[in-house]
Amino acid sequence: MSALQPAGPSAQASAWLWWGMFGFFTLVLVVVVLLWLYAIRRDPGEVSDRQAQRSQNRWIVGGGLVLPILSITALLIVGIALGQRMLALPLATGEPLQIEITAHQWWWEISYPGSDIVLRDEVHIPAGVPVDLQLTSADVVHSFWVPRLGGKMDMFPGRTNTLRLEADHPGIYHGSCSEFCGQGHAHMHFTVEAHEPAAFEAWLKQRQAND
Ligand SMILES: [Cu+2]
Repeated sequence: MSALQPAGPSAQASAWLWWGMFGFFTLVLVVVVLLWLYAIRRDPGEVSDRQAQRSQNRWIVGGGLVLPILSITALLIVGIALGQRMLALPLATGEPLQIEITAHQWWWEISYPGSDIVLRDEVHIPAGVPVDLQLTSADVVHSFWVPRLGGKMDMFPGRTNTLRLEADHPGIYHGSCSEFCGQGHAHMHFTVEAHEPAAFEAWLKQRQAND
């Protein structure tokens, strides 16, 4: 369940952002520590009050205004670009598969519009294609999270949020509720099983025949 082992485009974007921020903040930490070491070791020498004041102002403007504004702007530009990849924007290839998921205390109800299939705590999707999950809640606020496939999405009663996920390869991905929702929250797990598209169609047909 590590978001740093992405298995789909949305999770890949989150992982890039994570590593980018980790690298950037490590650089900031190293620079601050080096400046701090320099400050305690340097020989103050002879400086006039005016020189001291000027140097102080330079540090306040440079380190206190220019540097944070540049850093935050850079992170914002990268963050917005990566965030766009996670949105359920219209696709050139047509409408993605829709799956409805309703959170309950403390389980997940999964249904496939246009069929009678209703599942509990297991989501089946085709691999290699985007899927739109329509997320809502029957009681309190929950949050849907499959770390290897994408970011979290809150689930509210009376409201439907769309989360677009895609699994690069067939496999089983674990998910859990990521918003405290009462006594059973810690056990509110589910799995997402990605099948080869043909195997998914077969699974869908077979389930429908069984129901
Ligand atoms: Cu919960």
